[in-house]
Amino acid sequence: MPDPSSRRTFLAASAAAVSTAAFPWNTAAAEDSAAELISGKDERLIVLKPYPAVIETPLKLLTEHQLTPAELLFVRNNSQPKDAATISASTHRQWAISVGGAVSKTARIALNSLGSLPRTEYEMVLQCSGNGRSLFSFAAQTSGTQWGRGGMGNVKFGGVRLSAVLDHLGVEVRKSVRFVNAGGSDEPLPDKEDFLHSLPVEDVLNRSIIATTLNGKPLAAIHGGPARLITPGVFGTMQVKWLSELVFVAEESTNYNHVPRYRVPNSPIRPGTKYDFTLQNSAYNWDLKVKSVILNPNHGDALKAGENTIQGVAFNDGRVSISSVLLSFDKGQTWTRAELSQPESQYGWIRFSLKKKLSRGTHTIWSRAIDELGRTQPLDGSIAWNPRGYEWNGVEQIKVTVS
Ligand SMILES: Nc1nc2c(c(=O)[nH]1)N[C@H]1C(S)=C(S)[C@@H](COP(=O)(O)O)O[C@H]1N2
Ligand SMILES: [Mo]
Repeated sequence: MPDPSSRRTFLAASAAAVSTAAFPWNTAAAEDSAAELISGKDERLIVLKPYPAVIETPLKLLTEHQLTPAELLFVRNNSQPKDAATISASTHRQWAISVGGAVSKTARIALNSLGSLPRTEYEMVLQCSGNGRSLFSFAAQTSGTQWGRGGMGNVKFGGVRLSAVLDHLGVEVRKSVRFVNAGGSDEPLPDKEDFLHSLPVEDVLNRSIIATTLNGKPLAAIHGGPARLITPGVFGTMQVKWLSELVFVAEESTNYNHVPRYRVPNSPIRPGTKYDFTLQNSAYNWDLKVKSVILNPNHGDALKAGENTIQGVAFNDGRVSISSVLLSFDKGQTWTRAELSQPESQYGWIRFSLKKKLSRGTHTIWSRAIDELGRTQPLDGSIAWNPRGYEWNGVEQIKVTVS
């Protein structure tokens, strides 16, 4: 494990210096706790960057709830609206989303006109595609905030299906359309392009909702309230917060946030290789990869000899269920099946646990999830190394000492 603390302080200090000038209302300081930066957040969260906020959740806190409370949920902002620094509901009352591009007519989706439409709720994993980035950096340095493993949570988003909203408004999507460009109302950092992604239109029309609730409460402002485009089973970057614009298009956007950011090479490259990302030679972060994460104990923990319980979570893109999670205490020579919780939902995570007698000394603990399509985690996660460190899903490997 790299020790991220010194790097963290450095990143935090430089981020604060840059952003104060860019956003006059920002008073974030490098040493502020999550609770000071975002009203309602738990002070135990790890601040990777104060502004725009990048905050991860200590893994042990994730063991306490099947549904991650807003107080504990990680935050990742590329930019940040000035009134969004709270887990309370957004105060915007007249929110509308513009709809345009290759459609039969342009339209405005007024949030408060959606009351008559049926609501859909998804319990689902929300995970930043940069989660676990620091683990890639063992093989070769990756650029971007060096996330540990806690850039993820399991939450319930509620809202109305985008396809139902379009039907309701009489908007037809033309046959030529392959993508939807989704943007939020957040203003870009100076010299940066506005945050925007192209989402594949078929998945969006099948699954996506305009979400207005999080865990049954009005959607927290920091998590995109009042409206967020939510597609279960896909990486966090595609879950566009403060949704204000949807443009239906034939071709994928070349916005900087869509290429070269948030993409992985089409085929494996040697760690450390430079890569000139284009729409053709790379893929946008989309389907979540099968993954297990050990939540307790954590890497570096000191345990007592005797029976210990290993606890964690596993998930995939929701296409099929997780069939097993295997644990190894001898670096992969032998594996033991962990006990799994009953799945609560197609897109949510399941919990695993295993009781294990540990003797004095140093122990490695590995975990590996396998799903019903046989998809699993590579033994060496760096096989998927990419310059920006996205989509880490290597076999989980931690070390603990027992006395
Ligand atoms: N409008 C907007 N949406 C956004 C972002 C952003 O900066 N602006 N960040 C994205 C990224 S990279 C992630 S991982 C998730 C994080 O969601 P959260 O902050 O609710 O945990 O939001 C995504 N949606
Ligand atoms: Mo992200």
